[in-house]
Amino acid sequence: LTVADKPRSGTSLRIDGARLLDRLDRLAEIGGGEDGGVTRMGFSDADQEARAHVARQAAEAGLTATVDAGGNLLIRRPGDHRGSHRPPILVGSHLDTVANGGRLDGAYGVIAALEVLQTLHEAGAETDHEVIAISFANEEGALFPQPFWGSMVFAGRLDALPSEPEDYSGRPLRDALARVGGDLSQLKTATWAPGSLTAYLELHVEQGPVLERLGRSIGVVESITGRIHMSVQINGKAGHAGTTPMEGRQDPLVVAARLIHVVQGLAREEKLCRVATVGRMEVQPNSPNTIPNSVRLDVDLRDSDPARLAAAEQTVRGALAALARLGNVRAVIESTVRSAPVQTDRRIRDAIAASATELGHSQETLPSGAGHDAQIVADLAPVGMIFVPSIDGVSHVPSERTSPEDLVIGAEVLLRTVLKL
Ligand code: HGY
Ligand code: MN
Ligand code: MN
Ligand code: MN
Repeated sequence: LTVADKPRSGTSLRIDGARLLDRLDRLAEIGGGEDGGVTRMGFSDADQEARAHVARQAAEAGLTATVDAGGNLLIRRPGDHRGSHRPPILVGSHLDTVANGGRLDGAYGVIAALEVLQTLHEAGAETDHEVIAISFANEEGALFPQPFWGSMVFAGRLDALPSEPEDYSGRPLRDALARVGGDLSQLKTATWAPGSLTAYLELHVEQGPVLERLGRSIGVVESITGRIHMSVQINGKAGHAGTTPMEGRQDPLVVAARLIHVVQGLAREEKLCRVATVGRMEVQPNSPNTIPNSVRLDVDLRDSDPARLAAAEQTVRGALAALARLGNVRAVIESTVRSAPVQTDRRIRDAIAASATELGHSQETLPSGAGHDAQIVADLAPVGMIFVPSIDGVSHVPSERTSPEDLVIGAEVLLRTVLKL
């Protein structure tokens, strides 16, 4: 392989900021709504379209895009551009979104990773490690209630995943996965062993107010929150709202309401965990003059301390059982996804901070209250995360935004950090 220009330190390399911003705009049209929100739930048609769109951009750039059995999209440079045979550096995030979410959550990290790879490729740069870009499948779990699906497969946590996952309406993941090029029977082939990566780097919007308030351009993430997601099914007995006596009703919605109150109180009054939320509920038959027979709801608990998180989970389980007895309904926790809190790698944090400084950007070290694929990949490799400011600190809503300048700065810091590791 002939390398025309060998910018081994990479100091001369700059990403194409205009191309990055244009790609983000175009991606936001896929699943885009009139209010500026984006709905690209994992394994939906829009998600599939976005994946194909990004794979096409990679191919047009002369890169190679493949899909592993878990549905993760991997982008690589053809040929061997490594100066050594140390394990690869993985860079990425996710393309799927929550229902009516923002245009940057996840998408930014994937498009920036593509830009990093394309920049290296166009410069013919030789790097110490192979650099691989990745979009992890179904990070949010908006349609299939297995958040971090792709990174859990990647990290080999197959035991923690249901064997035949279904979406909220009972459609099998097996089919949805096959449609994007994955294979539920071959998940093992998509797993990476501990030590097989030098590092995983994820660039993301902060989704909170810290960087904006402090007036910093770059966030060096020091830790990622722990999280427990529980999908709860409560079954009672439907009946006529006007004729069924109050005595003896088996109303699952009343039990759900009490449970929601308990969940909020866990964090707000009892301070058992940092935050606790019920963000999704489905009521059947959802009719104004019928007592419901079925409620499905999702509990999201977060804390940086695994012991507190475990205690909060036990409290929810206990409360659900007690409330179900009281309300004479059946309640089951259909699935629980636990993601442990993690610390990012100190060497990577230092590399991010040095990169930001060298490029002349202000920075702040901060924790992440949102979950990220990085905390799953941390099982097998040192991980690092770079944040850029979120305007008004909001995310998972259509108004999620970051200034174009900060978006470009983040990608440049990402590139420099990759070259430094
Ligand atoms: O829910 C989260 O923290 C993330 O956006 N997946
Ligand atoms: Mn998100
Ligand atoms: Mn995200
Ligand atoms: Mn009637």
